Amino acid sequence: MEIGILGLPQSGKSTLFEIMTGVKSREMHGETCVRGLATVPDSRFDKLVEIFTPVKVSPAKVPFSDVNAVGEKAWEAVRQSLAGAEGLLHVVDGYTTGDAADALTGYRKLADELVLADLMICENRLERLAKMAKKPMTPQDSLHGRVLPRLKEQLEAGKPLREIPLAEEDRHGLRSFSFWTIRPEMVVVNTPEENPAVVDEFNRQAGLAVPAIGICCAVEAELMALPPEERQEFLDSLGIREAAFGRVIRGAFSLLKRTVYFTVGEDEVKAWIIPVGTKAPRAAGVIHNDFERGFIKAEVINFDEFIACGGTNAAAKAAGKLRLEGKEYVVQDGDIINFRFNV
Ligand SMILES: Nc1nc2c(ncn2[C@@H]2O[C@H](COP(=O)(O)OP(=O)(O)OP(=O)(O)O)[C@@H](O)[C@H]2O)c(=O)[nH]1
Ligand SMILES: [Mg+2]
Repeated sequence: MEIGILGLPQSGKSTLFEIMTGVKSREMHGETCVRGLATVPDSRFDKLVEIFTPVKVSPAKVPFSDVNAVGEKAWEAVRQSLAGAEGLLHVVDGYTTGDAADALTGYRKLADELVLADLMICENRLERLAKMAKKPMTPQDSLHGRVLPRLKEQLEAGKPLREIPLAEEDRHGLRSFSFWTIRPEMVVVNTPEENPAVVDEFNRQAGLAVPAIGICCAVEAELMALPPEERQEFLDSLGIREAAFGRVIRGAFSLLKRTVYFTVGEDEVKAWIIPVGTKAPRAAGVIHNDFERGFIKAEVINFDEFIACGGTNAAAKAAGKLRLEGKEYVVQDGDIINFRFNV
C-alpha cells in the first residue's frame, strides 16, 4: 500500500515525508525518489508484544515515497517514481500566504495537470488503437477500446477518473497506464502555525469527496524531533489534539481500505496489512504463498476477546474462544490468527 507524496514545489512534501518516515529526503542529494517506512502505531499490537515478549517484533509498516526532482525532466521523474504508488498524498501549500483561496488555486493547478497527463495517455492509446484497426485485437486492446473513450470524456470535462464507477475487471485492465487520477487521493493542507483553521475554509471551498487534513508541517517536524516522552506535552501546549503522524496513517488506511490482523508467538509478534474484506486464504497468502495454496483452517480470536478471556492462548482455548474458520471467513480488524495449512 505505497503512498506517493505529490505537490507543487516547496509545498512541504519532504517535511511531511520526514514526519512520517524519519528520513531526511532533502539531504539525500542525487536521489530522485526516496522511500521510507512509517510504523503504524497500534496499542493492541503493543499489548500483544507485552504479553508474548517475542524475540522479534514486527509492527505494520506503510511505505511512503518522496520525489526530489527539478528541471525539465522533473515531471517525468515524478511520473516514473510514483508509478507504483497505490495512493497519492497531495500536499498543498497553505502556509505561504495563509489564504485558503491561494491554497485552493495551488491544489487545482496540480490537480488539473494530473487530469491533463491522464488525458494525454488516453489519447495516445486511442490513437494507436485506431491505427491498428485492421489488425486482430487482443482482449486487452478491446478492453481499452471499450473503456478509454468514457475515461477520455471524463478527463476532457476536467474531472478525475476516480469518480467514475468501474468494474473490477476494467480497472484491472487499465493498471498498466498508472493513471494519476484513478488512484485514491488524500489531501493535506500545510497550514501556518498561527492559523490552522485555513484548512476548514479550504474544505468549504474545495468540496472534496474526502476532506483535506490540515497539518502544520513545520511544527509537526519539530514535534517528531523531540524524544517520544516529551511529545504529548508539546502537543498540549499547542492545543493539538492528535499528532499529524497518526492522522495521516489513519487517513491512509481508510483511503486504501486496509485493515490489520496479527500473528503471535514467542518467536514473533507481527501485524499484517490486508484489504478490508479479505478472506482467510488470501490473508494467509500475505504471509506466504504456500499458506494460501495449502490453506486448511484459520484458528481465530479477536484481540478484544483474547484480552477479555485472560490474554493467553491457553486461557482462550480453555474458554472455547478459539474459533476454527474456513475458506469463506472474512478476516476482521484485530483478529489474531494461526493458520493451519498443508503443502
Ligand atoms: N513556515 C513554514 N515553512 C515550512 C512549512 N513546511 C515547510 N516549510 C519550509 O518550506 C520549505 C520547503 O519545504 P519542503 O518540505 O522541502 O518542501 P517540498 O515540497 O519537499 O519542496 P521541493 O521538494 O523543493 O518541491 C522548507 O524550507 C521548509 O522549511 C510550514 O508549515 N511552515
Ligand atoms: Mg522535497
